[in-house]
Amino acid sequence: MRALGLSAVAVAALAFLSGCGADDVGKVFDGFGWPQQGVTPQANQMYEMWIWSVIAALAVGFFVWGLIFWCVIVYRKRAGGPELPTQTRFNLPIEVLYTVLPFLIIAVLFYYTAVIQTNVNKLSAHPDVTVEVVAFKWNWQFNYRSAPDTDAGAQTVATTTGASDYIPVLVVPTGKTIRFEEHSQDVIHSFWVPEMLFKRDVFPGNVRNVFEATIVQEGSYVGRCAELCGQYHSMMNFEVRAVSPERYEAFLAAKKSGKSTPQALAAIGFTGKDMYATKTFPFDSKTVDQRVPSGAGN
Ligand SMILES: [Cu+2]
Repeated sequence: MRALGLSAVAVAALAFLSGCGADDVGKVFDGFGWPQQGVTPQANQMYEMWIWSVIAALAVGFFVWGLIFWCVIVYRKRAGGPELPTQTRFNLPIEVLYTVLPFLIIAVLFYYTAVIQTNVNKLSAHPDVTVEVVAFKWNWQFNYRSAPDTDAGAQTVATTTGASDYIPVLVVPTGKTIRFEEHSQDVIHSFWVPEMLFKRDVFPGNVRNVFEATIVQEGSYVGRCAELCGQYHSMMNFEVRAVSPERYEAFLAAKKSGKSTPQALAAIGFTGKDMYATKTFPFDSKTVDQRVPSGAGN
């Protein structure tokens, strides 16, 4: 009877859970700690996997906790309490069950991990946009490339470089495949855009890390260095600005015609403060850098 009741609860829970998507569950429980503001399909896949993994872990958890507390309460020492059940060994069905069941659980987790990880790392033969990410102490340069590295004759067609008083803005189109080709000029940095739920180390030398993403939502997203790279690591920020493909083409044309990034942003309708990064700001070197004697840091 008890096993029957338990399986009835399991079936009811399953029906309830499949009735609502990972999104609904995630909203109720605040993503179980996972950031929910992902702007790429890859981010959403990772998010869903996280939600279902936590649900699976909680299901196992509640089952085990239930058994523990049931034993603790029913068989606690008390006058007139039930006898301890006969202790048996070699219960084959149970042993098979607790061997097969965990294996099934990890097999399912492994399957989805492998599928989603492969998808996140997938490179296309012909990405729509290729950007070379150049990291250096302590800023970023973004080179718009005519083609990926793998194509002969790939060249830089436009560039945006950060400086101590300028946060580099990387303009990209929405709904297009963007390839990021990473290179560092000094130490190891890490390209991280929290809203993409993704970061990848940027290596010096001839290791070129490459990844692709598609940003589906227009907006400005802060980017950061996520690898401790020296004194001003925490100020090594940039901004990704996702705009419609038409505006992106107009931006790139303006850059190719020799305009600066703020001027090119103005050319596609970003005026005033929006010509510059809006999600992060250059730091004030005069207040932060204590090495500069007063009056010498102008
Ligand atoms: Cu860095």
